[in-house]
Amino acid sequence: MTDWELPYPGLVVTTTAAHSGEYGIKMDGRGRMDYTFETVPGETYQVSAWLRIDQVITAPTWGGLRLEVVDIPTWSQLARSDYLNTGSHPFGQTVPLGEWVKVEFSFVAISEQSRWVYSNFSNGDFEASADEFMVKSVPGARERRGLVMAEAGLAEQELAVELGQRKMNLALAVVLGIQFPTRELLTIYLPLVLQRVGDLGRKTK
Ligand SMILES: [Ca+2]
Repeated sequence: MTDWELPYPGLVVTTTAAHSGEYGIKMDGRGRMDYTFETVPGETYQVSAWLRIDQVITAPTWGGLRLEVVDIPTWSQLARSDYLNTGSHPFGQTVPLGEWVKVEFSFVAISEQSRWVYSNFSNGDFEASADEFMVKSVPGARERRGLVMAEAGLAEQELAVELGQRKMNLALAVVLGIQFPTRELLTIYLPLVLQRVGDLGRKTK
């Protein structure tokens, strides 16, 4: 199953956090967002997202913003990004304040479910923006079973128009990184996405 989880407060969907389209995800201090997706054991997947540190509220002495992928049954970490921070410290990647940075890495699935987690993994507080979360199989493996997300086949606007009154929800779905490679997958995953986005909307009010 595919499921969004927002186990902690601190993340809201807003236009001021958009890297593309209308919306992005803003972190206010701390926050975490999980996303579980189906994988094929042995397959290699590419994970990417755009992150921007807008303000360092409390400078951390370790860690930073992090995107990681864990295996669901074992909870073992399969891969992670660097710890992004604006300061120089031994365990991270220094990024410029207020500028978008593309975070990208690959991992090999070891079971049929994997999860990525975007979080502030540090002892500091950041105001940060994030957008365009994506997981896709490596080139050549795109057609195989188990792929739940791929490069967007349709732009946010096109999807919104197609779905008429669900425009807002769909835009939020897209900003949350659900990018539909085919109409079939759109049909399968959209109800789940809309449900989760609805939950998100209630939690952030
Ligand atoms: Ca967006």
